[in-house]
Amino acid sequence: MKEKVEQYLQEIKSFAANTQDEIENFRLKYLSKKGIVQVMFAEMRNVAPEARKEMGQLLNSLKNEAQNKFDELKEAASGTGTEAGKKVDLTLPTDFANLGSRHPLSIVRNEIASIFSRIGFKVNEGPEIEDDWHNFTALNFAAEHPARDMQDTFFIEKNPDILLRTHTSSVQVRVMQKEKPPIRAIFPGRVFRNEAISARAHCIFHQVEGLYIDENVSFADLKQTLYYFATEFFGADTQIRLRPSYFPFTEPSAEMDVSCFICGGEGCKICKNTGWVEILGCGMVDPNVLEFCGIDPVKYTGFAFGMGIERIAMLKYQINDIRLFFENDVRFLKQFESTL
Ligand code: 2NM
Repeated sequence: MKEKVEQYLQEIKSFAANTQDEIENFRLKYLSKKGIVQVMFAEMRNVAPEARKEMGQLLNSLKNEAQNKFDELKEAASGTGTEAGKKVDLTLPTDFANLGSRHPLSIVRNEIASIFSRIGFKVNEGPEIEDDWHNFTALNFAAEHPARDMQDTFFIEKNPDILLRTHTSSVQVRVMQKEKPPIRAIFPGRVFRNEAISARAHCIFHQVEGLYIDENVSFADLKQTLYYFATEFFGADTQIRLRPSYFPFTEPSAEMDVSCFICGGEGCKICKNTGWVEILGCGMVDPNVLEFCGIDPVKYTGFAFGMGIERIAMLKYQINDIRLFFENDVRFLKQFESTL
C-alpha cells in the first residue's frame, strides 16, 4: 500500500493540465468522494495498528498534495483562459519579435517621395473613389475619350458618375482648386483600371504623379527636375531622353527614358538592347486644365509627370511578374528590406 501511495504522489507531482476538462478529471480521480484519496483512507482499516501512524501521515500528505495541485491548476487556468492566468517569469528575456519587412512598393514610393521632398515637393493624398469631373472632365478628357469607357474604367453601377480613380491626377485637380500657386507636390496612391490581369498588367496598381505650378515654369524646369530625379534614383551617371507623346492633360507631352542602369547603354534584356528604359510620362499642364481648376492660365504655367511604381520597382529589383506585388507571399516580401 505504501508503494502505491508513493506512486500516486509521484503522479500528482508530475501532473500537468492544459484544459478545464483535464483539471476536472484530475479532481474526480483524486479528490472526489470515490476518488483515490478517499479510497486509500478507507483502506486504513486493513493496515496493521503499528503501521497506522506512518500510513496516516503518508495519506495526509497525499491528500494535501492532490488538493494543492488542484488549487494550483485552477488558479493557472483562471482569468481569461489565455496567457493572463499563467505564471510568467517576468525577468526572462523576450523572444525576438517577428517584425516582417517593408513592401517593395512602399520602399520605392518612399524613395521617390524623399528625392522630391529634397527639392521642395510636398506629398498629397486624396480619395480613391472619385467623380467623373475630377477624374476626367477637369483633366481635359474629351466626352468621347476611350478611357471614359466601361472597358477601361471601373464605374459604380448604380451611379456611373462615380468611379474608381484611374490616376492620381484627380488629387492634383483638388489641390489646384484649393491652393494658390506656387504649387509643388507629388501625389502617390493606388489607381484602378479595368484590365485583364497578366504578368505585365494589373487592374490595381500604384502611381506617383507630380505637379509644379508657378509663374514662368518652363519645359526646361521640367527637364532639369526630372534629370535630378533620374540621377538620384538610378545613379549619377544616368542619362535621360524625352520623346514626344500625347496626354489629354498636358501640351506638349513627352515620355522620358533613362539610360539602362543594368548595362549602362550597351544593350541587355532589361532595355531590350536599346540602351534606354522608359520610366515616366510628363508635359506642360494644358491651359484648359488650369482653367477648369480655377488657376489663371495667362499668369501661370506648370509641368506635371506621372510614373507607375510597380514598373519602377520591377525594373529596380528585376521582378518579372506584377502579380507578385499583390500576393503577399512572405517569401517574396522579405527579400527587399529587413527591419532587423
Ligand atoms: C502623367 C503624364 C503626364 C499629369 C498631368 C496632371 C495635371 F493634373 F496637372 F493635369 N497630373 N498628372 C500627368 C502628365 C500624368 O502620367 C503618366
